[in-house]
Amino acid sequence: MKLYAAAASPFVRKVMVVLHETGQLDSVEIIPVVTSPVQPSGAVQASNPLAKIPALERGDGPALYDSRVICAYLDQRAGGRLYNRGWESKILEATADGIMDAAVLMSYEKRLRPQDKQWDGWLDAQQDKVLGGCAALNARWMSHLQGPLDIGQIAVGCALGYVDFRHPDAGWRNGNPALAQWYAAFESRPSMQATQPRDA
Ligand code: 99T
Repeated sequence: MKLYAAAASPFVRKVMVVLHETGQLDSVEIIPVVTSPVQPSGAVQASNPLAKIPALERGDGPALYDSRVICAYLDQRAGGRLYNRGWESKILEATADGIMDAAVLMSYEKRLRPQDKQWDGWLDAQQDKVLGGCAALNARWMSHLQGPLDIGQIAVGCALGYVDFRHPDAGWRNGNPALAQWYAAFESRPSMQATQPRDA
């Protein structure tokens, strides 16, 4: 299988952590790519018409895309351990993916949009989603986060890691001490240490 990837992407990181945690790293060739909304990669677009990463080419069917689909596929291939905590796993993954979406939109606004067209109100609104998501995790999801490893935990770990990487001043730890404490322990897992975000 071939995974179109970039080390800065939290969505790619989810897939990489799943590969580590399920012992499937040797099954996938990582193809590093550069893609953005304004300069889409042709190679990625050939696998994913939306030109987004991650995208996974496999020999036995159409390419898979969207990190949720890829993670569910890889988990099933490994015996299905990461999605077996019911709807809670999926809601938690969706919450974390929403934090990633908002944080990536903030990154694109700051890095891709010409400075004279940037809109602080829109940036603030995306940051409100990041912080609102973190507050909900701290208030409602701590017992799930502290339970057996699942895709929800992996997604939350990757979302928080990305916020620290691109938006270190967002202040998500303020008012969320339980979440901050959980993350400090979770990010020390070998799968998280091996996949820390970086620019190419
Ligand atoms: O939007 C684009 O055209 C290109 N963007 C991407 O490919 C980003 C890379 S994060 N990926 C996604 O938005 C995937 C979202 C999808 N729902 C999923 O796979 O779950 C790059 C972040 C950075 O460089 O800072």
